[in-house]
Amino acid sequence: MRKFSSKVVIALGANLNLRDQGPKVTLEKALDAIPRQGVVIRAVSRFFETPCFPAGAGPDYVNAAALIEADKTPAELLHLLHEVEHDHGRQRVQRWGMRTLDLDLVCYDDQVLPDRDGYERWRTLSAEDQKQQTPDQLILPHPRLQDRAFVLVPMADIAPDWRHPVLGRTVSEMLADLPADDVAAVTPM
Ligand code: PH2
Ligand code: MG
Ligand code: MG
Repeated sequence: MRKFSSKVVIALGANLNLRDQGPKVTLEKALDAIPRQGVVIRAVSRFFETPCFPAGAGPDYVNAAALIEADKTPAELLHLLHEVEHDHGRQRVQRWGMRTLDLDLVCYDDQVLPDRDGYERWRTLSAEDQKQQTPDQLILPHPRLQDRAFVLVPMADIAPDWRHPVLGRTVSEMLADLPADDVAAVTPM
């Protein structure tokens, strides 16, 4: 029997309506759809309204995070998340483009994927290269999580003590490192 994971976090985001359904309802429906095939949701953060990154690239987002347990590998989980995205109107058009639903696997316990070197290559990518390049494999932890208030603020609701396996810092500590303005702009709905 496969061991159940303990700290697995999914970041949820949306900034486009799905037909006449707003982003918040889409996130709620996605949370209803995730518990299947051995995936259990342990906790859900508050929902937040967050300014679009990059600024001006589209409408504000609704963001949230969920703590889950699963008897699935990271790749299996990612596949399930892609299915749920697809079921909620997601079309993959443009890097950082607007979307009806985005489900990102943010961390899987203390796993580092594809390996330390591969992870570090993505984490240290220049801002310019970040816009141009999309990884074709799963990178864990999410290479930008430490930079983004719209990920860390929801995550602090459900997993404040998760420690980044490479940076050595907890969610609370990484959040305290962000510019106060970025954090303040993430507002509970
Ligand atoms: N996701 C992106 C790009 N920009 N901005 C906010 N505020 N929230 C997001 O979830 C988000 C974003 C790519 O996945
Ligand atoms: Mg994303
Ligand atoms: Mg995504």
